[in-house]
Amino acid sequence: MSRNVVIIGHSGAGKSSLINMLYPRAGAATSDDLKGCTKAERVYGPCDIGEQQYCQLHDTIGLEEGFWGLLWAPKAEKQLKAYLKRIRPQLLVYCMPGVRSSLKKSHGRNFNKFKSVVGNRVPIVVVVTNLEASGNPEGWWSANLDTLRKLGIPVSTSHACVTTLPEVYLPPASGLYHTSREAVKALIRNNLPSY
Ligand SMILES: Nc1nc2c(ncn2[C@@H]2O[C@H](COP(=O)(O)OP(=O)(O)OP(=O)(O)O)[C@@H](O)[C@H]2O)c(=O)[nH]1
Ligand SMILES: [Mg+2]
Repeated sequence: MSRNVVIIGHSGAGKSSLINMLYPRAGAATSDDLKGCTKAERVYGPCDIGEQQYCQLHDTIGLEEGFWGLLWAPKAEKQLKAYLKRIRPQLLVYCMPGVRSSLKKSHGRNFNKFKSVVGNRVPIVVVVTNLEASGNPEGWWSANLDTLRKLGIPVSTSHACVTTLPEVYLPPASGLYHTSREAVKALIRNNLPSY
């Protein structure tokens, strides 16, 4: 039986980039256009998450797009809810950029909304992206506890603070891509229920 891990988050949060990082063969389309990129849900895998464990990774359409977007927010939300009901994931990964300009109340709203869509038995974890310039990505969570509380994201939520920027854009010797990939794999491994 396959273990389904569904990646969700706002349009442009780095969901498809995260999938490419975890499963390089995916070749999922990514874009820095103002308009959303991923046009439909798609499953990739089996993805090796280490320690002889595997999962299926599901890319999803971006949330919170305006009238300019690929899919207007209420429709994207409805589509994602229907997908989650159909797929019945074993783990939900909420992806959000850790930069001030991307901070929105809707992160907390969507985190909690989709947590309740999948129900209490399905764990939800957070991957914070866009931290390549932070100097101390792992320190991001503890430095932002107050803001996370205000957003309504429980500070006890399991998380990884990383960059999902493609490796070619990162300083070659930084090791950031490798440490980011390993941190997310461990996050998934440690939170994905076993059978
Ligand atoms: N600086 C920075 N850019 C990133 C990071 N992750 C992704 N990007 C860039 O952000 C843009 C959007 O990334 P995507 O992976 O397409 O985002 P997405 O969440 O799949 O977007 P939709 O498919 O539209 O919902 C791309 O240009 C990526 O290269 C990151 O950690 N840091
Ligand atoms: Mg995408």
